[in-house]
Amino acid sequence: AAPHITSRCAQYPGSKIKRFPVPDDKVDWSQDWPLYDPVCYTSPSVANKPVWADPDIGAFSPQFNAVDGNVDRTSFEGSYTVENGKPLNPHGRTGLSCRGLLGRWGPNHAADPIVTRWKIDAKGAKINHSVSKRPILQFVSIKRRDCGEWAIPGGMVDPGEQVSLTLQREFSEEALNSLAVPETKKAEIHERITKLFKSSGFQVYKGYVDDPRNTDNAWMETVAVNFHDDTGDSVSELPLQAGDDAGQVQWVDVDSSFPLYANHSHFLELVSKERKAHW
Ligand code: RP5
Ligand code: MG
Ligand code: MG
Repeated sequence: AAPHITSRCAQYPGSKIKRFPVPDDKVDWSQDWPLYDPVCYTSPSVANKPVWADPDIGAFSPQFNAVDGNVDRTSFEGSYTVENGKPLNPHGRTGLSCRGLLGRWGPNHAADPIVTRWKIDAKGAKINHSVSKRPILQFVSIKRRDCGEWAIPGGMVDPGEQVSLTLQREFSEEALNSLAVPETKKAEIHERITKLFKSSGFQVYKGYVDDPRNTDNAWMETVAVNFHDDTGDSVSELPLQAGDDAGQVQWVDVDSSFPLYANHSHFLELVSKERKAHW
């Protein structure tokens, strides 16, 4: 696999912390590097002990590589190494140790709902791309509040939560603002979403996310699932409204040149291949 890139970004997000620069050939833990000296950083939002975060290692020794009570500490990448009580990032060095902005030591599990439809003209016919000659997909994209980048409206799997529910819940919260709509509207949103999310799910990706918040001891993993509204009369008809950690939301043409958060572009590439769409 190609070495992670975003996980080595010079400036750690939401802080003044600089990562220890890690060249490509030193990413792998198997490369001996005695001079490697990353800072240990834990964001105040994590150090303040919110319910979603683990305590500090020392007073706390969770069951790594296992389902630990309600918390899934297994990795999609296989068994990871635990050194001096701390799990090691399976994709190698990041230039920062401890947890940074992430709550869990080791894998932090998320789910990414990729909701798509075909781009159509005024008469309802599919629009083909002028170069690739293939039909263009559109997906529901949110602009993240934390960094301002466009992304899939994903979120963390709550302890004990089924991933299928996380996908539906995060999409509703971030793209339909379900947390703020009146009770009467909630039922309608719920009904449409449940229909789409039950029928046409296609699992696109399962594994490590090259997320800017990753550290040597904590990292993001996700399950990305595509829900395709082929006839455009399901979720396509719901009004999009940004909510929770989304600042904006809109249908965006799926195209390789559109920059997205972390490695989300890779997930969309897999969707367009599967649907024989323009990329
Ligand atoms: C990414 O962070 C995942 O792919 C997912 O989209 C997102 C989950 O984190 P939050 O949106 O809850 O910050 O790594
Ligand atoms: Mg969310
Ligand atoms: Mg989110």
